Amino acid sequence: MNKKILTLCIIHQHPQILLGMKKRGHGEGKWNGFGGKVEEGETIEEATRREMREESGIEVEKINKLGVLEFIYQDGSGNMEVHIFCAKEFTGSPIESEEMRPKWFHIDEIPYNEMWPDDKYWLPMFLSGKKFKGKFFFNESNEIIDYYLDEVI
Ligand code: 6OG
Repeated sequence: MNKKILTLCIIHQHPQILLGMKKRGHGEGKWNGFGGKVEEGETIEEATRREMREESGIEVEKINKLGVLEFIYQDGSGNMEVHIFCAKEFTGSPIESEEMRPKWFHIDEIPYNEMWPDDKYWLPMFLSGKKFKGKFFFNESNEIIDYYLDEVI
């Protein structure tokens, strides 16, 4: 099966980050950044801005790619390549959409227990502005069975 290309964008206004509670679909019930599938004819950066607008109502102009992660599922289905961006500035105010309920979190109070299990590995690198790449292997219960994660210099 072809792997899907997705975006994920987190607003970082130190000491806070903006996350959204996913209300439906893949990852429902989890806090995450904003993002989704890159559509045909669209660049990854364009998709990042569009998903941010659609899911949170805010506009981001300057975005900085910090990471690329692959999520590999044991049964080979639904493998993903997720491009992770940081934005420091935005215009508009975050509003709840059909997909996401936005909320600011202090970086000392990130709700890792209600997030994808990979986040606790890479989000600290993200928060310190480090670039990274990695692969996470999941079983059918969405548990990590193996991973690697490297800083990109
Ligand atoms: P839609 O399929 O709703 O976009 N995503 C993940 N994010 C993290 N942190 N960990 C994962 O571990 C993830 N799997 C998917 C990518 C899904 C959104 O969720 C992200 C997209 O931003 C497995 O269009």
